[in-house]
Amino acid sequence: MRSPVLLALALPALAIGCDTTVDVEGQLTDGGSFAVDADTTEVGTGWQDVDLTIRDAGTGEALEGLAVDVEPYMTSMGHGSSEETEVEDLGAGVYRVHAYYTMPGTWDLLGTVGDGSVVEDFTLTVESVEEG
Ligand SMILES: [Cu+2]
Repeated sequence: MRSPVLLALALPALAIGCDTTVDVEGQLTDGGSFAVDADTTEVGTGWQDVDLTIRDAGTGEALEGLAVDVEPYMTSMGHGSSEETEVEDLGAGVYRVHAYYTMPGTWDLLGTVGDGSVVEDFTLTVESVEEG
């Protein structure tokens, strides 16, 4: 008779070994090529940084050197930021979105990611809260 203890130990290892899909964190771009993961969903008002990690949606590999553009937009009120947003490539697939949130509330980060062959869109939502 097979030991139930050994079987219990063997099953999780088998499950990992047979799993061919990569579980990539973050939200897929509209074309499904990239996964975009933000380090926060809450920011203050004024100048704030949100770091995005962008990975290949198929392999999970973090991608450097992408063309990333982000515009904060307050969809509920129909306006954007009063200041120019900057996106800095920090390396290792991390892109810092330096943006000015003119008022508290829900902001959509309307983004594009390009790797030279495709350009795809994404939208992330952050909540801007009054500080202090
Ligand atoms: Cu507003």
